[in-house]
Amino acid sequence: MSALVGVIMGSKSDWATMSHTVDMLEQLGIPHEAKVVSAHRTPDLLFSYAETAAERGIEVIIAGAGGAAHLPGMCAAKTHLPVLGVPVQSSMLSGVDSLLSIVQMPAGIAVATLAIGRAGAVNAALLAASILGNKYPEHQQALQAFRAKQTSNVLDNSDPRQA
Ligand code: RP5
Repeated sequence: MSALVGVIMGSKSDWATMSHTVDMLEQLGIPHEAKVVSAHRTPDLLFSYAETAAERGIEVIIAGAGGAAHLPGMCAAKTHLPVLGVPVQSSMLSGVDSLLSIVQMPAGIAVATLAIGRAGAVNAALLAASILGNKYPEHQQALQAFRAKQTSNVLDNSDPRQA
């Protein structure tokens, strides 16, 4: 099946974070693709990626970037698809720069901003599953199964003194 989720990131150095998104999409069985697309190093590629994503069958884009992280916002400006932004934890400012760059979109173009780092990367995949679940029952069921397992893991191991 062709990819429903496009995972893009500004640099290969973002893979340590964005691999958590891909891992969760794989766990949920959601078809996806992953690619390095830089807003400032490959701006033409970013434009063509965003402009052609919908016609290629992509329904959700997850964009991870760090520092002056303009990738999610620029991507959202060039597509009507939902764009989920993941702030990558930067070395200089611990990802606060990435977070503020992504979250503070001026009114008119929306980016759904997740948490900094691994939590945001994982949750971006879960949010994509929620969005796709409105249309694809199998993806909604996979998300519900993931959550049920997470709940039972806590309930079955609720003594904090035991590993
Ligand atoms: C951003 O610059 C990338 O998203 C990355 O987080 C950051 C640093 O990139 P590299 O210099 O490691 O390639 O565009």
